[in-house]
Amino acid sequence: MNKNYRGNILPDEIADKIKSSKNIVLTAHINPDGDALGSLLAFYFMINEYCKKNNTKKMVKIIVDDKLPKYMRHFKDTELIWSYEKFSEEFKQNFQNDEKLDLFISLDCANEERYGKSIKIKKMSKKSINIDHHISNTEHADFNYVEDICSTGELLYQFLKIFDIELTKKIAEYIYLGIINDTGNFRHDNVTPHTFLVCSKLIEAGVNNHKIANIIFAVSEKQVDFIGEVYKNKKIDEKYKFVSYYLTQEKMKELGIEKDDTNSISEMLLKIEGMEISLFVREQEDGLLKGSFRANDKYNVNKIASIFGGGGHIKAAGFKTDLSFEEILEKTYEELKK
Ligand SMILES: [Mn+2]
Repeated sequence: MNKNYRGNILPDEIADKIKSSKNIVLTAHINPDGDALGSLLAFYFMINEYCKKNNTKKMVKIIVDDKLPKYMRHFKDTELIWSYEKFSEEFKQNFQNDEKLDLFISLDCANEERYGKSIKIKKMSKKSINIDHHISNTEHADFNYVEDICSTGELLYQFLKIFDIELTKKIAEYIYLGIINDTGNFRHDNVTPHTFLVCSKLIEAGVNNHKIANIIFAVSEKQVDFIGEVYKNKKIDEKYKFVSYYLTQEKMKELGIEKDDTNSISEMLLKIEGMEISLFVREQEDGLLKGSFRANDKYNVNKIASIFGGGGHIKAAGFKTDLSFEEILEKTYEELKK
């Protein structure tokens, strides 16, 4: 038994529940990243392979209640990912009033708030399963499997054996997408011997690591301008080795950037030599502020983000709040001083 695991269900029991379900919805968190989307597609094709091999049919739908990152246009299977609206239309047409879905599975999703409208699908389902790798996971489903591992993608790898299916190139590509997204292309300290073991199998199955990394880490010209702005106007606190940047809606309009262009800014800030902790805060259209912390060895940002009702991992965590940027800084400093 893996010591990094918590929950109330084991992978082979998850597979049994999938095998006995006729219709299944897979979802992941809003503001979906490469791990959320890669995991959804990898798991979808695993279930697909299982059905093919065992000559059985299931209805499996992938629902994400948010816009997808632009780079996903490079993966043609992205058309399999439906909006909540498209799904509920289809559901109304094919299901009776009180009829329920057999199984709802969320991947890479730490808490219920991160489902977006997909939370309604959970309520329309007989059973729910939560498969995730965030240490802040609230065990929000009927059945929970949370493993402290670099990515949900890496976590899903074990299901190949459980379903007794081949690792196809497609499945390998999507697991790889999840892994490089969440390890920052193997830079973060969540990389383990197992990560490389899995990746060696993925490359063996035909993954072009160069191509996938170029797709998800490419930066647009506008992003480059924005990165210049961030590096120029970041605030550094030498005492705590704390670097921060606050992005307002006004500035976003001025630079002509979208939220998609602001990914991994906190990671970028932490690259500044000597920094121990970084914070990137972005004002959303609804006025709420979205924050993202990264840290090296000194601080636990999962704990700091939890003050604002967020969480994630020890070295990478996020939150959403109605506090002002000044109030966020104030509360952060209270933690840094401890
Ligand atoms: Mn993840």
